[in-house]
Amino acid sequence: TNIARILNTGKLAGTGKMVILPVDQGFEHGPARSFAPNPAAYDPRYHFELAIEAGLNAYAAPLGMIEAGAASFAGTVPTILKVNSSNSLSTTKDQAVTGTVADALRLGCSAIGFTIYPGSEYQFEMMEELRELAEEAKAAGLAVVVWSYPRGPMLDKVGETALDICAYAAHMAALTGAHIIKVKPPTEAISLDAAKKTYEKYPVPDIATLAGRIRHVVQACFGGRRLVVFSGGEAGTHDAMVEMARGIHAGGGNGSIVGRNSFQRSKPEALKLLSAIIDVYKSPL
Ligand code: FBP
Repeated sequence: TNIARILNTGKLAGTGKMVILPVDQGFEHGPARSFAPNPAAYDPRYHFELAIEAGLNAYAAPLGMIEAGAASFAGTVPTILKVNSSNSLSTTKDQAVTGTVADALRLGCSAIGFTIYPGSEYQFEMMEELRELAEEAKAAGLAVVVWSYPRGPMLDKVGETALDICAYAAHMAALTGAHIIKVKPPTEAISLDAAKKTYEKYPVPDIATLAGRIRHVVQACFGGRRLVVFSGGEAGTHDAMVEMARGIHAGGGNGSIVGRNSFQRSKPEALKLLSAIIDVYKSPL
């Protein structure tokens, strides 16, 4: 199946772990904020090459980026077509549908990728759009990858990555039928008033460590029966990124999905970092 194709590609093939390159930041944050630090990354072909050279499991991007590389790179690395997109010119916490299952099939993709914003005013529409696209994708044999990013009126910056909210968002992504769930690494905060008593009564073991928090989020995804990967975030140091991967691995997470921290570095620096992250996931616990 296409999930197996993703899991059996690259340097982590057969380990059940994944490192994925996501490049939708041109939509999300704009071209200069995304690519000015390493102008070679303005060229969509750069990202296919980076994913292949680094031995990654998959490359995820919106329609235009995948189309621009399709002629040269089709079949060389599993691709995830990001079928909805937001942008920084909008004040609404919503995304537009910018790709279809037919596009994914035409371009030989292994999966569709879809973002939901649990907590947003538009969350139910987003979940309904996902339901339709996921049904169609699964009928065509494609895997479904869900970015579950809580945001909206009930959540401040702390709340968006709080442990209870992250676990809740990951669980909802599992409930939508996602094969691979993508969330941000959780912090120690518990944000939802309704959840605080529960967490006091049933404290999360090792909540002070990233590994402890990752374990809680993975458990929230059907007791560890779904693939859960964690995103990289804004530029961090090489050592901080490797340390984060160690926490994800130790907590039973299935891998990292690292965008800006890959393509905003020079190619040699990015390859060095991705190789170090891959080594973390290869190492025995
Ligand atoms: P990064 O590794 O660059 O953080 O990418 C992960 C990602 O999920 C991208 O796919 C997406 O563009 C971005 O983060 C969205 O982040 P935010 O919604 O916080 O701006």
